[in-house]
Amino acid sequence: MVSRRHFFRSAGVATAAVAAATVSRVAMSALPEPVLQDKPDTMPPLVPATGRPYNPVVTLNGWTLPWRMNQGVKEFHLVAEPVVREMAPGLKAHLWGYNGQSPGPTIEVVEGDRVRIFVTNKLPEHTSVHWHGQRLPNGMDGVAGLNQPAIQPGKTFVYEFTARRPGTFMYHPHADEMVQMAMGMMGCWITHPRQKHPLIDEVDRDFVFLLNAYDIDPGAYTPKIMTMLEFNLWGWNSRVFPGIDPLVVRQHDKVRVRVGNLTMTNHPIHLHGHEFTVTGTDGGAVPKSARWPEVTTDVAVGQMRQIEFVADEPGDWAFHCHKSHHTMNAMGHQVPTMIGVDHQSIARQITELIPGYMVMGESGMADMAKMQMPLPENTVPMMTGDGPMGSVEMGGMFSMLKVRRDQKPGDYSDPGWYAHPQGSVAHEWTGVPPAEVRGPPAGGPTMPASRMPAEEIEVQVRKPSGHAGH
Ligand SMILES: [Cu+2]
Repeated sequence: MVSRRHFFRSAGVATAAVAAATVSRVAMSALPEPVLQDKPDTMPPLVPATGRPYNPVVTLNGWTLPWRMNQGVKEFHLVAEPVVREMAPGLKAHLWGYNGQSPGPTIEVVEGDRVRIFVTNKLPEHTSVHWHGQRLPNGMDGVAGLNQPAIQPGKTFVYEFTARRPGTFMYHPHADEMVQMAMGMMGCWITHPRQKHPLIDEVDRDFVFLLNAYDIDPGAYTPKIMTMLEFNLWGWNSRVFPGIDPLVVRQHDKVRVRVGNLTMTNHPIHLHGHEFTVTGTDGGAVPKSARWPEVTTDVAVGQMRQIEFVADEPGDWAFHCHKSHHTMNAMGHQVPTMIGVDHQSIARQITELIPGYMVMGESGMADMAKMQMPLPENTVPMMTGDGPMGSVEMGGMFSMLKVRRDQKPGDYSDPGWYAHPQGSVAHEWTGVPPAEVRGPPAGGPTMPASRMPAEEIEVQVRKPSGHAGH
C-alpha cells in the first residue's frame, strides 16, 4: 500500500500501463496512459499532487484513479473491460469493470474543475458512461441512443464537462444497462468543495463504497444476468465478508462514510455503538435544519447516502446491511425451516441408504457456520468470518468500524481485534437460579397480568420453501 502511494508521488500517474490489444497504439498515443489496478485491497488515499488541494477519500477495497493535468484540464482514462475480481479469499468472479477491477476506480475532482474523461471500450459489446447526479451538458450525460451513439468495442470516446456541484456521485453504463450493471460496471465519483463549505464539514477520515448484488451459483464464476430478485452474493465494492476490509479510525476522529446503491433493492445500512447524521445525498449537502440522528439509514436503489459521526467509542463495531439475508453468502433458496423438527430417527434410517447424510437447522442455522461440509470449488461458506470469541456467523454486506485510541493519523492498517478492558465483556452468569414465579395478580408490583399464560396454545409455522424476494 505504502509503496504505491510513494510511487504515485514520485512518478506521477505513470504506472503499469497496458495497451489495449484491440485498440491501435497510434490511436492511444495521445491519450493519458490507462492506469490499471491488480489488487482488491483498500488503497491509501491518493493525495493530489496537482490541481487544487483536498482531503482525499478512501475507497473500501478500492482505489482512486490518477489523472494528468493538460492545460488546466484534469484528464482521466477509463477502460471498460472484463475483469477477474476476488470477492473474498477463495471466491473469484468473472465480472465486467474498469481498469482492472470491479467496481471501477473512484474519480476525485474539485468543484469547478474542468474534467476530460477518455473511455476506451474493451468489452465484447458497446457501452457508454452516465455520470449519475452531475450537472453537465445534455450531450455528456451518457445515455446511448438518446444523447450519444454507443461506444463500439475497440473505440474510445471523450466526455468533457465542469464539475459544478460538490458531493458524492456515481458512474455506470447507460447501454445494455441490465447486463452491464449485473456484471459489475459501476464506480464512485467525489467532487470536493472548492473552499470551506457551510454544509460540508472537514473530516479526519472519508470512506466511500458501492453496494452490489450478484447471482453466482456455488462453484460458478459468472453472474447470472437475468436475475431480478434472487441474488445470492451481497457485497460492498464487490467484496463479501470476510473479504471486506474494516473501516479503521482513530478514536475521536470525525468520520464520513459515503454509500451508493446500484443494486435492485434497498439496503438499510446500520452502524453499532454510534449515532450518525445523514449529511448529504447525490442531490447535494442536506441543510442543517433538515438533519436528524440515526443508527440505520436506508439507501434506496439509485441513491447515495453520506453519513457523519465522531468515532468516540473504542472497539470493533459491527457495520452492516440490516436485511439479515444480505449478511449471508451463497446458498440455495429451497431450504425448508426445520427448527423444532426432530428428525434424528429419520436421519438414522437415511444414513443406512446414504452414508454421510447430514441433518441441518434443527435448532436454528447457527451450526452452519461451523459445518465442515465439502463446498464446491470457488465458493465461500454461507456464514463465516471468525472473530476473537467464535464465529461471527455473517457473510455478505458486513464489516466493522474499528475505533482505536492509538491508531496513527492517516494509518488505515488493520489493528487486529479490540482488547476489551477487564470486566467489560458480557459473560456467563454462574449463580444459583431462583425458583420460577408464575404471573402475579393484576396490578402486581413485578409483572403485568398480560404476561400470564391464558391458555395453552401452540401453533406450527412452516416457512414456504420457494419464497420470493427478501
Ligand atoms: Cu442489504
